Amino acid sequence: MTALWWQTAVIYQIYPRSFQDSNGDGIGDLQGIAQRLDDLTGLGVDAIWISPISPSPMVDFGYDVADYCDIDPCFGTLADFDGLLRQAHRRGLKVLLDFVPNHTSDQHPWFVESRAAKDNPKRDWYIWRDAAADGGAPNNWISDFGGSAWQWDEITGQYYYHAFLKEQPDLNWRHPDVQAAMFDVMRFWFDRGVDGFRIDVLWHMVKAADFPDNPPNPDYRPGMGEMHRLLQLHSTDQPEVHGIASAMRDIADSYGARGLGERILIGEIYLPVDRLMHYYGLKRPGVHLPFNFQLIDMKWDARTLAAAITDYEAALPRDGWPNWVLGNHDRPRVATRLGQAQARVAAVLLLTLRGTPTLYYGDELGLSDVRIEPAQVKDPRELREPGLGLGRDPVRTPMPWDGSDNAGFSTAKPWLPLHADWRTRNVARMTDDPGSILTLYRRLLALRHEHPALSIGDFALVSVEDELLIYARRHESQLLLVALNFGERPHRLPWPDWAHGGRLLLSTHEDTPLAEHDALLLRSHEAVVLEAR
Ligand code: TEU
Ligand code: CA
Repeated sequence: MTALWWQTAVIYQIYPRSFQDSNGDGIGDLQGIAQRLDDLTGLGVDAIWISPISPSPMVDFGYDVADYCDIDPCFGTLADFDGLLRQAHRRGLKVLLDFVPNHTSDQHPWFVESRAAKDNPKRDWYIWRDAAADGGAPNNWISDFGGSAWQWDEITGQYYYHAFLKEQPDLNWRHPDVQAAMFDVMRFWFDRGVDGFRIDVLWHMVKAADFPDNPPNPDYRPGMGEMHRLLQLHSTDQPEVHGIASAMRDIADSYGARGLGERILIGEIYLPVDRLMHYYGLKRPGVHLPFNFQLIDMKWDARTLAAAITDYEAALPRDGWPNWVLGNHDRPRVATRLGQAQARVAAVLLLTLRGTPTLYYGDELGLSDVRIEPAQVKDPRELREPGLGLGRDPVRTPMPWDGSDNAGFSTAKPWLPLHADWRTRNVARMTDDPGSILTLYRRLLALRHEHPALSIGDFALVSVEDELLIYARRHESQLLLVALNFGERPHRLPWPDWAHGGRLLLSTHEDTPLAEHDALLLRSHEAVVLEAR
């Protein structure tokens, strides 16, 4: 098999407000990212995905788009973007943008028109419904951020639907003009040279045509967040979404077909694995990579992980390429979920599984969630349902680059506070420390590029015990063994026959493992990669 660029690539997610500020306003921006491109190639990633950068009132920090074909002034200009793209491409770095097709900002001119009058030509670009007989919302659907998903609008006396904030009205993707307009947006950025899109809430895009009530969630407990009170049976994952994904895929593929480089689509989808697989495409190809978030949600033990990995591998459709994710801008950070020692083991897992890994900025430093004082909270989700631990500011804090003022992120006070130990936990300090998690990430990324077995090789489970997971990766004559200790206790690991006398390529601990003549000693929270001779 000849691998395509996105199959061997490691993707790095940048939350642009928090990566690098270039103009001293405390908010990261495009010129800032451009200044850090050498850091990214030095780390060893192949592609960056930048969370939304289009003009936005920033009620949901860019996931409320007011103009799909421009750049928000706080991030820069289209010229800055073109410059960033050019400089990234010169270094062989691909650039993926965040595409938010499910909803716009309520300030988008389309919605301003739509809400103006019932007979406005853009009326049906959004989802408008009369009140129920009792004057209440048309059905029981709940917004992801809590409360009814329906907002009463005085101007025309109807409700509109918003799966997220009321400032994020959902587009009506059943309308052909909406499809055409949004497909044009994709072409606008593809024509500029972007290498792909991460598609926001792809599984939300189509809703059941007759809007039936959603059933209650039998597993709901107070404190989970109100959205979990109901199952999103009718409001998400409708069959028609696959036709739309395929149409998007056709657009992406048309660039590759013209010799303009293969462009890719990644779908953000929170669904069980069997449903997730449909997004690879049913009758026609869907997205290249439906995000696989299992490592974020899973119980962290060897057996659970082994089962999840093998089940996922087995569920993949023919030609379906796997992918793995440890964190993103919506979920608690891996170091907080698992602790510093396991965050290192998790890094080895992420970067030795078959498929395309996505790293979340700062996880390579072992950043933890930062406690945000109530008065400083920015995330609308926390403001809507405070105190449930759903707030996302803690995982969106500024990238610490060095020990200078504001960690080299900005010359001004950053928009969110830095983590407390930034003077030691920063890129400059950790680059010089051979024992740092950053050094581990660098070495893992280099190893992955040197050994195709790690990215595109076959995967085979070798053994699993309570705390130990061992698997093999093979490509042509290259055979690697990965062994991970998820526990505190050391384990004695007998060499499998074929790995006898294997060479240690990497350990989370030190370069010299505690090898005996017929076994390897895996220390507390240690993971290793070996090459069979
Ligand atoms: O997130 C969608 C989304 O579904 C998450 O809110 C998810 O429900 C949650 O993380 C699961 O715990 C996307 C973006 O990533 C998020 O930042 C936006 O706020 C949201 O869409 C609306 O655009
Ligand atoms: Ca700035």
